[in-house]
Amino acid sequence: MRRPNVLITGTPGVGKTTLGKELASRAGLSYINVGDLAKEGELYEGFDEEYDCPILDEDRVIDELEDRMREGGVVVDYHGCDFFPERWFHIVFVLRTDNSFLYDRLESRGYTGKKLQDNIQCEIFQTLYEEAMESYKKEIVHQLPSNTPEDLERNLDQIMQWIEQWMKDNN
Ligand code: DAT
Repeated sequence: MRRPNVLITGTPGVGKTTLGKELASRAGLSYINVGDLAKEGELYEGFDEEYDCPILDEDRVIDELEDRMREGGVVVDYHGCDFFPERWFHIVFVLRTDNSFLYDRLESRGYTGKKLQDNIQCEIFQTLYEEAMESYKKEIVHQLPSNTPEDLERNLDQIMQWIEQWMKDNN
């Protein structure tokens, strides 16, 4: 049985992990958090002093995931999307959160100063949406509001329906 690969992307704090894990559980797909995968496998190629975070070794991340992606049925969660092979994903969702909500979420995560401001700007400039539109066919890129628990439920229902339809069409 063929199953789709779903990419969930967006600025840190928009709700990718919350949605991605619940979606994978409801749809019986597997869930991969690329940030966690990199941490576990130390898939880094240096350290960014300005942003105070390790630099992802994108080639090693791709090597690590290739076999699982080829099998299908994977929900991938990451705050970047331009380095994955385009062929991996059947649909891409960019979660969007209003500033006031995002600010509170990032602050309660302990973000302050430049890190907090940069992430808020990333959302204002819709950086991830543009990155997704440039990296994948526009028809497969969808923005979803991610402000409230009601948004989360609606997004889950909508994506579940899409997955069911994809399975009917492709099996
Ligand atoms: P991300 O994985 O994009 O960094 P997350 O899933 O860790 O984001 O969520 C960040 C915080 O926001 C977390 O405390 C859960 C909360 N949250 C996520 N989606 C939400 C939604 N739709 N409504 C309200 N809160 C949400």
